[in-house]
Amino acid sequence: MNSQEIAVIFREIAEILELKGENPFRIRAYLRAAERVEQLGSELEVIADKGQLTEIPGIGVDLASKIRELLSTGSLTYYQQLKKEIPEGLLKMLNIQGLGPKTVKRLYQEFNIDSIEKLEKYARSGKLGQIEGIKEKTQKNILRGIELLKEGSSRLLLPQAIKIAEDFLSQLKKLKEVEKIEVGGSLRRQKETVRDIDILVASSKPLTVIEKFTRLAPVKEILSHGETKASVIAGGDNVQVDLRVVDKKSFGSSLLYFTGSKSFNIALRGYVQKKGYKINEYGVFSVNVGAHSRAPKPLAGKTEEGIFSLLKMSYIPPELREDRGEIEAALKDNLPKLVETKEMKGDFHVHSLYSDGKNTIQEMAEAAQKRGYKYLGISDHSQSLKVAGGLSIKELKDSIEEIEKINRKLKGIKVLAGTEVDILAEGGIDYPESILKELDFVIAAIHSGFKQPKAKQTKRIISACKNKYVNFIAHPTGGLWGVRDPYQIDLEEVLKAASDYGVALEINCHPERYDLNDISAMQAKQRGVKLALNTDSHSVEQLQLIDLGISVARRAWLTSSDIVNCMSLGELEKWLKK
Ligand code: DGT
Ligand code: CA
Repeated sequence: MNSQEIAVIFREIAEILELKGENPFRIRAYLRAAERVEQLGSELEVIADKGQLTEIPGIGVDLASKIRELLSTGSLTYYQQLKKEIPEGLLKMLNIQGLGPKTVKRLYQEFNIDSIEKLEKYARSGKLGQIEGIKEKTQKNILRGIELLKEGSSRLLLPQAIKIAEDFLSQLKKLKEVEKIEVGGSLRRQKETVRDIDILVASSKPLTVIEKFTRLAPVKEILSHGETKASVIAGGDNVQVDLRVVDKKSFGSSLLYFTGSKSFNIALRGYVQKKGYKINEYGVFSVNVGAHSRAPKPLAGKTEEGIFSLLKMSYIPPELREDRGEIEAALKDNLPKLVETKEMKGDFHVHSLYSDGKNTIQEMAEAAQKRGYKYLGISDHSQSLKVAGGLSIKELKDSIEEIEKINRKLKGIKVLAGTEVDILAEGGIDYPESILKELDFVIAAIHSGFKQPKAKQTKRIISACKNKYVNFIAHPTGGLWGVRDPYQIDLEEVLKAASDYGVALEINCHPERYDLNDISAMQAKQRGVKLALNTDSHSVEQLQLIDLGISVARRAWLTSSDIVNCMSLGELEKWLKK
């Protein structure tokens, strides 16, 4: 068991203790221990081996023995017993946004509500709003929270889906019967969320492939299996995986069909018909041969490239296949040259130990250097954001000094001193100009007052854009998958201000965030606003999340010239001076 997993268990213990109404100090002790354990990472085991766990601040004899038990056995008796004392449904209810342990406990004790399903029924009948202390609005928020949870769990976030698909692909590729293999569907189009995983195989022995597929390790349940396709439920996420096996001759046309999207397929079919052809999973055919020829020979079908070339259009990358004008553009050879990970020269939204990150600035810089970056912006939280260790002015000055020192040592990469400064309730900025002007760049973001009315929220962001030191707006809509709706803003107004004042908007690469999404990023590009792909990294590992931002950017038709992090250091420094 690793330190991350131990931290998850400690946090869950704290939640159970809270539901049981136990001493707040004990609860805090588990929460703090979770923090510490997580920060230590792989070092935890080294410390445990040396018998020095109790030397970690906040870890006493009792917690130390629990860590040892978890490290050596992978489970914890105390935790198992504790879980038995509380209905499982109560813990699940805690995942509902806006519902705290106190209310969950009360709902259970006074009204016997012990599951999300019961709570939903209760709320829908309007009875929840009649309970003393629960407002009509709270009832509405709880219902929305339940909906969000359901939406979140019915679709998988892209990185989770990629992981499962890679597992299947690497195992299937080893089979000698598998001649060609690709994923299709929304996963191949790199959508932010995916309902199921579609895999396509070319083989002359479909039955064997299907048989072996259903016996692979991640398969938990077989939903159906026939001669050319099978559906299974797999992995810890219980995701559906569909496999189709086709002949090599029609692999390209099947891949094109099963990659979709549905609306792209329909649009393409329309165009194909106008040209006097017919297209389906088996290939592209001349309409004239049709009925009287028993087995018409396809004009193309083996590869997608062959089909596009027969249709006299350039190859349309899967990310663009959404019927948003890509067919017309491909016919005119006018598709954008979509941005690629290798074009990225840096990252701006990166946290360090100064606020709530898990690594030092130096460690982050070295990791960025390994990725081949030419610059790395450090942007810790600002003073008002106490929960995330926001920096006082003094601490911010210290970090600037530290960055200068690091820059004297490091070669080939420049660390830029920045901040992720809070946009205050009335639109002000959480640091005075005297310190902002010492920084290389400024990212402004909303971290409070998420529920303000649209007009006010929009005004807040626009006034941040007007600040002459602000270069970026981070997570411009604030939405979190399955947790929080985006806050209300008038994106058109924000885009206008961003364009007027030369501010770039962020595509946040964190898998749980979805702002900007592909559609709003595309809108930004059309309004001449630059985009920045920002990982919001809180540790060195998270720098690789950039790939997720790349997926959004590609789906938004972005090229390197739309993206700030594709600039050379020289171009960037000029742009930052706005
Ligand atoms: P998802 O699974 O909801 O994340 O999205 P997709 O796009 O993967 O959808 P899925 O798995 O239902 O189907 C995979 C592809 O198969 C889809 O993108 C296009 C194609 N397809 C499925 N049903 C139809 C259909 O009724 N008409 C057409 N033209 N294509 C379809
Ligand atoms: Ca799918």
